[in-house]
Amino acid sequence: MVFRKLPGVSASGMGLRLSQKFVFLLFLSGLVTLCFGALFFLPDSVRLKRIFLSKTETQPATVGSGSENDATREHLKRPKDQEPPRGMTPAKGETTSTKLKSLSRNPTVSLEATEERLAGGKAQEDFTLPRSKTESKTESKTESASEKAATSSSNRAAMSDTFSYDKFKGCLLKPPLGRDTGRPSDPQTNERREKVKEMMKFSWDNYKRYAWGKNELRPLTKNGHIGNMFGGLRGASIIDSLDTLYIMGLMEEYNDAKEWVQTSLDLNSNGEASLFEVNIRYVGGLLAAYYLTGEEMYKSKVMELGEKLLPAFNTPTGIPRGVINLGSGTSWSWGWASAGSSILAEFGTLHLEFVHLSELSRNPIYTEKVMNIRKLLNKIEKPHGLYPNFLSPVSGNWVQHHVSIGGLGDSFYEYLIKSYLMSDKTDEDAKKMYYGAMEAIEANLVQKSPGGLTYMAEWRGGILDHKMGHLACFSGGMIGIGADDGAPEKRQHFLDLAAEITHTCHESYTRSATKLGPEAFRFDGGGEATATRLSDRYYILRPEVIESYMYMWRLTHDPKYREWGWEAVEALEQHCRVESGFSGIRDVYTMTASHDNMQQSFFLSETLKYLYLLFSDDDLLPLEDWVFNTEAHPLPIIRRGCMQDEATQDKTVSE
Ligand code: DMJ
Repeated sequence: MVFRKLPGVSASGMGLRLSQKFVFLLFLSGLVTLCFGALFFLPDSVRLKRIFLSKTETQPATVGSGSENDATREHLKRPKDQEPPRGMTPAKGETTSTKLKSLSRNPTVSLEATEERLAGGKAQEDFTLPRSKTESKTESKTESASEKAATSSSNRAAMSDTFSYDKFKGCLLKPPLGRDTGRPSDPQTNERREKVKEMMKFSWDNYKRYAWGKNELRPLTKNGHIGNMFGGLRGASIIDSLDTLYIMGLMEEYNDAKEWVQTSLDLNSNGEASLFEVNIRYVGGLLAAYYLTGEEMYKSKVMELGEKLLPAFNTPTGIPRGVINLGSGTSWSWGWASAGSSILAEFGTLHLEFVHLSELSRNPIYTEKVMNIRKLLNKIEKPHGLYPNFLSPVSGNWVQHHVSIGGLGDSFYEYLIKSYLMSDKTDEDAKKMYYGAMEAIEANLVQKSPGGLTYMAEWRGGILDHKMGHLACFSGGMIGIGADDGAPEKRQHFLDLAAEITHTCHESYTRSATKLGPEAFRFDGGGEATATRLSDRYYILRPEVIESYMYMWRLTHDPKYREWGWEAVEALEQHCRVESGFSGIRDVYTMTASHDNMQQSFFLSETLKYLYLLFSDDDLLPLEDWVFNTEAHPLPIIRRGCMQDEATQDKTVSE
């Protein structure tokens, strides 16, 4: 528009005097300052705030030198094959090129945020950037009428059939805690088991003393860590410890934990959470606590939490996004995930918990949500039969072809075989998908090193990366528990493969100075089963190698697995135990410890639980009745026939 100069009107076109202009300008600048200042008072989830104010966390006190910074830089590099294939539509508001820019320039990733993502585990191994701002609410399909009806409480109240804990107990084949709490008759094994129990008590006592109610303990600085993985939920270490304390018979500690859940676990948080992490730790932890103890309080808490996760599935395909605001239900894809994609190991690691949420609530919606994921994955074309790690929740297509049995892919495969086992071997689709995936993995990823070590390489659009992550070491146990239900001619083969992988992972421990394994080890560049990059040398109290020892012990009773477990106990004691808890270390290849000042909650939930089970009799949480979720929370096998049988109504298993 052009302003013409009219007679009698000043150049400003407004007819204002100088003093009036000054007052007007003053008023205007005051208004702008006020609006900007108001941004600081908006809740974290408000989009405007995210746009105008970058989220820089305050850096906590850290101890030791910066191997994690090296790790960060390494993780910020984007592998070539993460370009979305041609013709792939990026999620709304995102383009690959802008994302690439932010990948190389983003200066706001704090050390603390990075530590969390590094710890976050299987699903979050490789990348360290903030999430994409593509909000699902704006583009998602709205909840269907039937879904609304299914979730409404009146609908649930109208369902006559309710879950009976007594009936469930009656359907177990064995008492959960065994004849004598799994106490081994051999004195040396019992002594080792007691040692693990002492480690748990030590970890717990220090958490309680210095970090009570926070998510994790920082054992060097003796304070708590909250982080931003759980959307404002607190007490991750408490929820993750409930079942471990219970099976170890640490009852005073268990009762403190239970009381905290009852009185202080606040589910009305309004922060942004990883759907995957909340599911495996909180939902899994509360479900396991309920099934082990029958305390109704756990059941109502987990149902309340489960409902809060449902909006994450409101996308055009029903594939959930990675991040959800627990208060508003808005969800996002991770900023580091190619073109707004969802991650295989995240949306593929919900099945066990969600089926149990339906089981307890008698509301089919949770099962429907995960079955929909299953259906899509079953239908979609798979390159060489493999499942790539990134999938668009909008188009339902793969976003790029990176395949890994370690980070970003891992627990998807784990949940296929465990879904089959948890369904009392009735979930034929899960079985078919698991053995199909195994065939493709064997044909494309399984490798033998010149030195004779079997390992799982990663696959980047057809090119092999001869690297195996610590996270991938869970696969020894997984292949082991899946051996029995494979084709008869492949059973022994699967068991042998499981043993070989577990052996390789043990080698990654024995080839280090500390006898603890690095985050990732390679089979190129001259070495075998050793980290060749500085950024891969850390150990953050992860469980996967010990997890495989535990399963292989149960499956074979080969004493070497208990010996290997004991080696790990000694190494943990020597290198990770500090005055006030256990801490990860930054370099497994040096004896001069540099601690990362973090006692991860999965150390209490998984590492120590698997060690304890390794030194216990097999009747403590017998595999005939229980499957462990990916955070080692035991969930019972669902025996539909038995649960519907009137005769089992009042039958309970005596312990
Ligand atoms: C745990 O939270 C779970 O095992 C998850 O599946 C992967 N990462 C950590 C342990 O390393």
